Amino acid sequence: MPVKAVCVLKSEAVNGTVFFTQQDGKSPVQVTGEITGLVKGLHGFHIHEFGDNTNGCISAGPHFNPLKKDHGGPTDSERHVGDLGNIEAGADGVAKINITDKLISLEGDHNIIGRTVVVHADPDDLGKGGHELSKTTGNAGGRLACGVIGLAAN
Ligand SMILES: [Cu+2]
Ligand SMILES: [Zn+2]
Repeated sequence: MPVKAVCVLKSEAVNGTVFFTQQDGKSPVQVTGEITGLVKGLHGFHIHEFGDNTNGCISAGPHFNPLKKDHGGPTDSERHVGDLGNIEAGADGVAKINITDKLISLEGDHNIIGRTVVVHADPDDLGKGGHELSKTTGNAGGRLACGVIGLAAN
């Protein structure tokens, strides 16, 4: 049985829904959905460690990083489990998401259910920007919107 999870992101300007599907615990996870209200261009897109929004998106903590690695891009071996790279908004402010990722999971040690999806104001430099924050956050700027990932109803 595939496992399905969902995340609803809400803020004043930026909103969306992200769906996660995994055929079994060892399969890649398909990430799909749409986020609206963004400025045109790239926006960092990550799974953060905690499913805690008590103080807004800040309470979600750092990038989900059970392997204690440096920040990177989704195709890098040196990356946080939560590093899903960037999403890209068009001139209409809409980013369509279609990502397949081999590191996140919906069960086991890399389980992202109960953690938080964050969309950032700026592009994620994928660890390569040479900024002091490149190796921790990709220098992706503020947290525009976030939501906790939960099990989907179907
Ligand atoms: Cu982030
Ligand atoms: Zn990271």
